[in-house]
This record gives sequence, structure tokens and C-alpha cells, in this order.
Amino acid sequence: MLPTKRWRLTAAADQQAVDALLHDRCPLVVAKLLAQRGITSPEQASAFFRPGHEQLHDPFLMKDMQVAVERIERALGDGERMMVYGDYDVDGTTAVALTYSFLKKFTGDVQFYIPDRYAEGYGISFKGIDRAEQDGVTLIIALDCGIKSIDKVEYAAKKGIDFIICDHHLPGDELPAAVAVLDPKRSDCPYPCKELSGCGIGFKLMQALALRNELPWTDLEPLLDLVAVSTACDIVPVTGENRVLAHLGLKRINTDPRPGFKAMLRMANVKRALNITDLVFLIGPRINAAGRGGTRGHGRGAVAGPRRTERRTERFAHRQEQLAPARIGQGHHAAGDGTHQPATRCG
Ligand SMILES: [Mn+2]
Repeated sequence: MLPTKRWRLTAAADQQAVDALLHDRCPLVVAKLLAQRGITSPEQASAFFRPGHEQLHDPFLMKDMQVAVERIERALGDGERMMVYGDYDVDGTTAVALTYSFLKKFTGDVQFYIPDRYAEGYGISFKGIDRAEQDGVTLIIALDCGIKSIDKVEYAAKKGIDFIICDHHLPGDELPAAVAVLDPKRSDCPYPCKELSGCGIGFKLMQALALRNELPWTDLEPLLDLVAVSTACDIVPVTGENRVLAHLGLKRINTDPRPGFKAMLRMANVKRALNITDLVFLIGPRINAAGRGGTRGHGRGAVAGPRRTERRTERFAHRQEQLAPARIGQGHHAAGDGTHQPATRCG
């Protein structure tokens, strides 16, 4: 039996807000739609139609951001070896690609680790920490996972390895004893956007690092394609800061895609401009296929890397294509039957 649709009607727009918007020569229907979305002044309406990076929140509003940035700077200054550790799904993989590629600009002493979906499972693994120890790593930045890894963080501490956790999952009663725990869902975190993707948190950490070091916005802008893909695929609400990130990231993908995305789109024979749904059903499954196929290097191989690796990423994308078709087909089906429910999972 087909699932029954349940319509949830939004309350009628506030007349005062509609009048204020109409005053600014906004058409009635648009004024009503804006007011229903909580946009009640001409200034807010103007910002809504022109999303820009100046609308992003200050990353230092996030609890523990200061201490996280200081710890990374100490590692960079002292030549410590760092490991960027992420989950194997789209959100985790894009978070690793983003953080690893940005840190790589400043140090050669950084490596990444994505656990094997089948042998290690979700989240931080003892195996990953053992690997860090073998490689002389003293700081692990965990992305899209770790908020409940109390025992793993303790295990690492005994080996002299510090953790910075960047997660967007709901914390338990106790937080891990990491140097910094970045998670807007912490009850004591005042950060205004509670629904960032895991990759979005990684981006905020890199944005904070860039701000502290007075790096220009143009250094961060190329990372936004990854944030847009994670925001779309992790099914976080595309409102507020997420909407700005998604808008800027889509613009990036449609004008200057990184080699991995370019190769995937060529393989998929896509020649038009992408929208947010395309990120979910064209890009997402191709990155996920890497985690499921047990391919060493995982999706990161397809999303990171400088321009010269385009041929390599194309070969990688070709392999993914052989792994992915069935799932990509399922994705399209799910899109069509109306069961694609937002905010029901947080992978
Ligand atoms: Mn996630």
C-alpha cells in the first residue's frame, strides 16, 4: 500500500510583516511566502535573495572553538603529526577531504584515516588510534563522529594522543575528555545554527583557523562544494546558515568543480547546472559506493586532490560507477515516491 501523505499547513502570514514587505515593492504572493518563513523586514528579504559569505556566523560562537584552533596552531608550530579521522559516509568523507586538504596547505605532517565500514564499523576505532600511534600522530581531528567515543578518547590519551571532536550528532550524558568538543547540539553550545552537517562543522573549524590567521575568504571558498554535498546528502534542513553554504557551494560546483566531481559528472553524462537534489542523487551515491565497496582510499580519493590528479580521479570515478548503479537507481526511485523525509536521519 502506498504511504498516505499527511499535509502540514503553515500558519497564515502575519499581516504586519506582509505590509512591511509590500511597502518595499515586493509582490503580494512573495511577501506572504517570505513572512511565513519568518522573513519580516525588507533587509531580511534582501539577504534571503542574496546569500553571501558575510551572512555566515562567527565560528568562535561555537563552544570550544578557541581551544580547538589554539591546539591546531600549536601542532602546526611544533611540527606535530596530525590525523584527520572521519566517518565513511558522504558527510564524513567530505569532512575529511575538506579538513585534510586545507591543513595540507600549512603542513606536510597531516594524514587521514577513514575506518573500514565492515571491519571497523561506524565511528572512532581502536584500530585507527593504534595506526595513529604507529605513525607518530599526537593530535587526531575526528569529523562527523566521536561525540560518544568516551573510551576511545581515553585510550588515545594513554598513548599521548589528543583529540579534537567535530560532530553534529546528539551527545550523551557525558562528553568525551577531548581537548575540544565542537558540536552545536551540546546543551552548553550557544552556536546559532544547530543543524550543520558534520562537514559543516569541519568547515567552521577551518574558517576559525583562517580568521585567526587573517587568511582571505578566497582561501575558504573552494571548500564549499564539499559542504554543499554533505549538507544535501546528510538531509539537514537547508535553511539559515546551511542555505547560505549550500548556495555558495552549488555555485562553486557549477562554475569550477574539483576534479573528482568533474570526473563523476562526466561519467554520469551530466552537462547541465546542478541543483541540490542532484547532489543527493548524482554525487552522494558515487561517494557512498566507495565506503560500501571497501575500496582503499574511499570516497576521499574522488573528492580531494589537486588538479593534476584529474586522470587518477577519473579512473577512480569509473570504478565507482561500476559499484554504484544499482544504488543510484534506488535513489531516484526514493526521490519519486515522496518518502524522502527530511531530518529523520543524521548519518
Ligand atoms: Mn553526518
